[in-house]
Amino acid sequence: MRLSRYFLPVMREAPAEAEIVSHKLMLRAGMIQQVSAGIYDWLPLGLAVLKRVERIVREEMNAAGALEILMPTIQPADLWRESERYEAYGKEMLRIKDRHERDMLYGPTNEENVTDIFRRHVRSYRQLPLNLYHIQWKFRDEIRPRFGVMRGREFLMKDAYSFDLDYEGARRAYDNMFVAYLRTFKRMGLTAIPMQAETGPIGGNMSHEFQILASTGESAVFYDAAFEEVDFDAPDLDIERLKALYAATDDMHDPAKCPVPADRLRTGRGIEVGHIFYFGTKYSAKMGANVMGPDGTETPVEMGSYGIGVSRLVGALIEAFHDEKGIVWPEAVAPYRVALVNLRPDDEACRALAEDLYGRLRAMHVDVLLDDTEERAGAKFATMDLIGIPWQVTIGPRGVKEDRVELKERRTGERHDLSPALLVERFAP
Ligand code: 5CA
Repeated sequence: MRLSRYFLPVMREAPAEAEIVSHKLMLRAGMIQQVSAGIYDWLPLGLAVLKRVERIVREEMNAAGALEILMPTIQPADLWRESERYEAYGKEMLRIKDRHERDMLYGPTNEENVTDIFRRHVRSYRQLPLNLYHIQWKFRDEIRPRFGVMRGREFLMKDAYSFDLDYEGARRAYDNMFVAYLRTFKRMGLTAIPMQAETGPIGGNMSHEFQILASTGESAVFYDAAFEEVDFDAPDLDIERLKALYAATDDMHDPAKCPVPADRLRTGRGIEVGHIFYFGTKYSAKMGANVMGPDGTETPVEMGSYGIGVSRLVGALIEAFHDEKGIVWPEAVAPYRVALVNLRPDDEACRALAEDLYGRLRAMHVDVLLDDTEERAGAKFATMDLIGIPWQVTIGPRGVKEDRVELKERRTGERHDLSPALLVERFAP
């Protein structure tokens, strides 16, 4: 992409309503803009990151054996009357009437919808286990939408739903998602601590929240220092041990009953990026989603649901990865991997080298942003630091004469000179 042709409305100052660093930086970097409270436009740079996050989530869900579907945003109220959640959900649900005066709603989640899919098509335990997921916009009319995309009213969620014949099966499905979540967050460079959680309006009796540690997190968290030594990447990761380690958010934490000695109890604040639930037959029993077991008896199917806040993750990633100059994207989610900064587009030799490198990197399928604008050098560097592209390459008249460009790593600020040929090699697949 050429910056001269891009749509990147950067701002030097963040609007006053932005309270936390990720919200400020997303606005300043031209990633999003507010349309209404908790409702945002995603501009090209923001959407590029959202798509990266979505892709990692999708790949890890697929690798875990879940099957992607797509359920609608608008659902009929009648489905929710079957589960008795239509009234219970309260003001957070956006209720709509269609032209025939039928009650509809903008889905805050999809347990009912997916249970309906299941009951129409699955009859026998032989079709199990089954896990269906989608990545779809949700609407929750939050009392206090805030912190930009972190607590929006409209937000993108990945929600998966597992179906099993019995508790043992459901438990395996839960553990399978538990591990897939640790992997998903790790791939984005994040360490998410699984914590015992309240089940709230989703219901059920086993639930974990995945919390990223950040000082601006919405909930206070308490956890065993042993988490600091866990290798979440280990192939033989012991989930039972992990689940047994103490970690809880403030609504579950009881200092009087906390089993962790004071010197090993860590406290902090967390951002909830994922939440998983086992709720057994809560929906299937009410909605008649039954399966035939090997002995010929019919029972309501055992279910769980597994959410990841895809749009929230974009904000959470910035909370975890930024410095005083701007965003510092981990490579896995960066909107572009390399930025080529041509300091003198009016100089023929600089222009020719920048174009040559741009063409060669693109030919290797490296995502590259070429700054071919006439801005001052200082403004160019400030923009690149703000938008956080991991590798910045500076092309200027002096370097060109000596067959050198400068490569800077955004994260460390380390720079070194190298020849254009070596640069291309450095990013070769
Ligand atoms: N049906 C279940 C799991 S599929 C469910 O809805 N779970 S949830 O309510 O915990 O939401 C799942 C994830 O969505 C949360 O962990 C959080 O990361 C994200 N999320 C929830 N509410 C919002 C919101 N208002 N803005 C942004 N992300 C949100």
